Amino acid sequence: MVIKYWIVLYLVLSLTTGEQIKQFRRKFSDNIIFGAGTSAYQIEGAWNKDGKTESVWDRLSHTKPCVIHNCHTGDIAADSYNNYERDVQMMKEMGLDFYRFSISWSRILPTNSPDDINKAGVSYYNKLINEMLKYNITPMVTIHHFDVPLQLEALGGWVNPKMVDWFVNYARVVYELFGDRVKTWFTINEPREYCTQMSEIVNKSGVNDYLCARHMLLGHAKAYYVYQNEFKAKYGGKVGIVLNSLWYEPESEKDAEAAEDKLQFELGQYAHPIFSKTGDWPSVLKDRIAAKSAAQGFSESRLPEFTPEEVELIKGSSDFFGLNHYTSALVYRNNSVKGFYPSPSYEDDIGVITYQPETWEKTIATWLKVTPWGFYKLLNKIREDYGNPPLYVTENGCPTGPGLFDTQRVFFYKKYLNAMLDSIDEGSDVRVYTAWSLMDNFEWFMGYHDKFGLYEVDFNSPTRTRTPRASVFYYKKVIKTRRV
Ligand code: PNW
Repeated sequence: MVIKYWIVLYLVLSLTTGEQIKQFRRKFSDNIIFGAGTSAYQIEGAWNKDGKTESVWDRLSHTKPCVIHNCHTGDIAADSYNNYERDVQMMKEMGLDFYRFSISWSRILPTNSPDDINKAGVSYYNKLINEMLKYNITPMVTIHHFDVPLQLEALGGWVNPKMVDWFVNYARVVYELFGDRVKTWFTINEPREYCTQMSEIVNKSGVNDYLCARHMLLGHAKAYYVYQNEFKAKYGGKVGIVLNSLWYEPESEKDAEAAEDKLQFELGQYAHPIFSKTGDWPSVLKDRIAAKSAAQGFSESRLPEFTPEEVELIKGSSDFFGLNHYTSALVYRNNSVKGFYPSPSYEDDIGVITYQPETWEKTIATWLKVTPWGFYKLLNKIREDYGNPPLYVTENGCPTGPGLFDTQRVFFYKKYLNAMLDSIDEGSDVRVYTAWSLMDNFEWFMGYHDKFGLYEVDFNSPTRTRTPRASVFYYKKVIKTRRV
């Protein structure tokens, strides 16, 4: 009797604290959809099969001495080229609303001519898409996710202005091939990551990275209008870009401007031209790079200009704001970043130092600390700066080491989804949430060391066996109940 009384009292008390009530009632509205993502080079394997030619990542992963952790390559990866049925089965097991994957450019156009389409490549993506549609899983497709065809890179890749048309021709081919079934298109994944971080590919210098940015923005915008003009009436789909950004928190009050500058160089460089009312580069980029260039003795700014026509073309060229987000960093001003970074360089132009305090929750990836509050602030900032665009979270996730009991990942999703709900409560128009990643995959320079998968992949088994981690059961429940 007494025990019963205590149990009832405990339940009443625990349910009536404000926080508990909030948690209890928290529910995603029915128009938010949940999925998971991957990209071609990270999972497909079959790097030289059935007519596919090399991409920069095939070449980079075969370079000696190795530039990738433990000399790992994506030659076989998760072998999704042969495992697509199992991949779709996993989507079904979790009850995903959609799956975001990317198309390998050099698998579809091995000679880079839009007239020379590789039938075997087309057949792979057709099989994958059709298998998904059987189970009502919506395909969302990234046209270009880091894997530039090697031949095009040899001609300068995204630093060459001709890349704009090469990309647009490729985009038209995939709209034509798959547009009857694919209604959500992401033109380019994380342009800034490619232009400034993948320095082994784009020789970064405070010159090439800005040329790369300019051409990616133009390539994206032109591919957007190819869809509007040639496919929209027939297929009625949506096209947008995927940008990535950390949240930058000022180290102290006096660093507010430094943190804002950092965010403008990182996110604003691409978001401002597309999503702001005025278009064009953010003014802080124009001002800082012009001043630095003059001081360095250049006769003009290293930041290339857009013509007024180009500003108009790029402005508004996205049906939604695609955002990849993982972590945050603290920022302070340091105008002479010498010793840290070369000059000229992108980092030198920004003139700030960023770091993550030791006290923040660590993960296996050195760059990724668990900071859900930063996700909340970033979503709010996008809502405020860009007129509350429809927001698609196109990547969010947590890396772990091997093993199926990934409690850190479960709590990561729980915390970040709560942070997302906080921002939605304040008016953010979030419509899509994508967990990164459906399965373990080739994590770029970290090879197979950092594991982002909901499903574990056994890279030692010939069939690349997939096994659900604990987070699969958590995510499945979130999708089913629409509650965190
Ligand atoms: C993204 N950072 O890259 C990519 O789109 C994925 O292909 C990748 O697997 C995933 O995130 C996890 O890394 C990023 O340093 C790489 O902030 C690095 C950062 C962000 C995104």
